[in-house]
Amino acid sequence: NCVDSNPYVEENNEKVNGPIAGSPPRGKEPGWNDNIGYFIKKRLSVWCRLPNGKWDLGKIQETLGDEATISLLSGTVVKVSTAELLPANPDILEGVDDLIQLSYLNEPSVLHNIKHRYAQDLIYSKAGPVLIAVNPFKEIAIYGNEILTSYKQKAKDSPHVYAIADAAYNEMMRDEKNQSIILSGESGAGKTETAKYAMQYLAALGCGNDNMVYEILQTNFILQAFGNAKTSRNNNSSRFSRVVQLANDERSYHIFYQLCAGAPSTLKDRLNLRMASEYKYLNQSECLVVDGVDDGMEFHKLVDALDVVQICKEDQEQAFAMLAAVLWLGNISFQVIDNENHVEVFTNEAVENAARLINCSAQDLMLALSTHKIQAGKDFIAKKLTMQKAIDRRDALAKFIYTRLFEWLVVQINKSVKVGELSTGRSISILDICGFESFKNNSFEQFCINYANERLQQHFNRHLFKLEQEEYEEDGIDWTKVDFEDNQECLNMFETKPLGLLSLLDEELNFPNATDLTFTNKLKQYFNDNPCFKGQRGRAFGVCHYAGEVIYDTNGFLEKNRDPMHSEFIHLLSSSGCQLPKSARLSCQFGGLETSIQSVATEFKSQLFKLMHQLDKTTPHFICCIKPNAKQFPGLYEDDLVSQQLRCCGVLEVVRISRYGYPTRMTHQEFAGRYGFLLTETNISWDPLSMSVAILKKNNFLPDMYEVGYTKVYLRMGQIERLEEQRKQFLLDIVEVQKNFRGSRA
Ligand code: AD9
Ligand code: MG
Repeated sequence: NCVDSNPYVEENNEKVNGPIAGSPPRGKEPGWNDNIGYFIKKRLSVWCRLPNGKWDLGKIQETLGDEATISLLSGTVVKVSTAELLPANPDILEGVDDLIQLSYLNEPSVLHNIKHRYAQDLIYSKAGPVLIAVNPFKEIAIYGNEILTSYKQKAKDSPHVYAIADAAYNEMMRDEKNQSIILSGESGAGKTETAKYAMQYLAALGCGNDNMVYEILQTNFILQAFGNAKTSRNNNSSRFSRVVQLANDERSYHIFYQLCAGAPSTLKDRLNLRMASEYKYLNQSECLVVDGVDDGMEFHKLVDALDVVQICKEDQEQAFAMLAAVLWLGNISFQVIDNENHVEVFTNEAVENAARLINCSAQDLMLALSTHKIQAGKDFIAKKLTMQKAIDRRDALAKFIYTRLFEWLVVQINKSVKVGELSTGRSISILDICGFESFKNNSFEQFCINYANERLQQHFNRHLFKLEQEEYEEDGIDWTKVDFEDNQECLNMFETKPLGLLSLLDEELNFPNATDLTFTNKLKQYFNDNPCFKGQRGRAFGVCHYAGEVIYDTNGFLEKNRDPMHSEFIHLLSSSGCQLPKSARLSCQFGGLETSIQSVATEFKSQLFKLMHQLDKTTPHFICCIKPNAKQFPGLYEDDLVSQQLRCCGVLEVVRISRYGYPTRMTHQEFAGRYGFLLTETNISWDPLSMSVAILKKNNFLPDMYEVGYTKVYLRMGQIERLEEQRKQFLLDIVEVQKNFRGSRA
């Protein structure tokens, strides 16, 4: 091993994790400039940042002041500043499983390691406790029953989503604590696919019943049909609102295209269904098909899945009728009837069909879409709406119906798969949300999605950086802080009351003359000095998110944030004998009324808080999904794109903390209780702290391998196993003695 006598490597992890004495590193990598001479002498490889910003491997020929002459692997010789050099790892460490094993922890080394593995289809790596998953954009043979079983039997332990699911399960059983598996990563990085494999593993582990596994996995198919859509970043993107408005090159939810392409002709007749291209909600984006996807075939798979989760044929048909109603609603148009821009519904087949499918009269539907009821004394009078208001009303009804339908579906699925909760009452939650997005044009949807990702990032930071380091400090152990990108400030900008982005947006709803522009101007006024805010021209503003800067166009923000529920709809749907499956109808009568008070952003925030609150009660397992290229191509690894994502999830810092940190920590009571009997001395005082110290001494723990805090014992990675081994041996010996004893008595 060529790094043998390098003084710099004294502080690397081999010494930290292995049973070798040496001064313990305290948080930070030592300076590297002092060691350049050693690298020249031993002709060791270095990373050299070229003027184009890319890192390349080479050897240092000589240095003169701050300038170094490097011969690159390609043979080219370049002169760069020594500031552009970083140590490379010895060949023996090429492609290690866990980045923690690298001798030199720096960005090019990490990037290279992951790339090296990716080229061999090793898409998973560990960064300490975090699993990194690089999207292969192709099928690789690392899933399925055989491999699943080898993880179950612990015959395999290389990094894998199965191993994470296995760890979550084991910790749930061992600690009797709820667990969560949290997936992060930008749109198209592979969160949903990875979540499915985690579910596959847990389903197989939890019930051992093939039918059950099949049923649980089929629910994915249904949820994806109704909840996913093609975007320009991901052909199967997890979405949450896009029934009425689409950007170019994007589609609405898969289910609409599946239904139009795959419904048998009798069903088509009953629903008056046409081809997708005939519906405005679908044809507006000029994107009706997805490469390699046959929507008609997918429809048949969907029906199979609905059968598997026992949604009866009658309910299925009602759900399809609601989808058709949404499509027909989109084709309803209006005509101006006076010079104040007031409108009436244009009578055509769209109104007739929508009304028939909703099961109300065309007259009632037309009234609900084009008039607004106001109270005059004891009576209500219908006032005509203007063009834009009527269009908004129509779109709101379409979204309303779709939302109820989706909620109903989730309830049905939950009913169907709920076969006796675990007897422990414990759970493992898998969290897969819409990934961070930055498009050319970003609207309210991206604003909400990115805010949610900001919150999730905070959860990640809290667990991996803040809580961990605070614990060390509070317990009085020697620890040099590892810095990390804290996104608290950006989060505050969203959430502060009353002057945060979300509160200000809600506030605008109270001003009758407010527009998207007045809202934007307010933001520019309030956040002028906020480093997370970037004022832009006109209706745009920028936010510096943890994952990069995003420019939002506020066009439509106010309308999208407004409560989309109108009492007229609730009245219309509940009195119509509408075809919505019964329980969905209930939720539009009751749930709908209650939630109608809140704005969309506030509702979103409160749901997010509930979610975080729930997550806070679990032991988290993090998976960072990485998108290696923007084209969704297999085999293409773009360094810049990957390193930007690795920076976002703080991979270097996570590795640094876990390498120098103490993954095992037990209170002195727990520690003494579990291992105290290994002590045979009688002349020690028996308080737990002294016992902990005595146990550590007795077992010859090296000073670098542990810390004793006021309340806990902290052990470095791999140390607790030694004690567990001794404990096991001790107990075996006792059994042996007892056997012999019984034997001799007999
Ligand atoms: V979004 O935030 O919902 O827009 P995700 O969920 O992060 O996004 P998704 O899981 O949908 O991305 O992955 C995108 C595509 O990458 C999938 O449709 C697959 O074609 C591809 N993918 C992702 N992970 C894997 C994998 N482990 N094996 C093979 C994969 N293909
Ligand atoms: Mg997804």
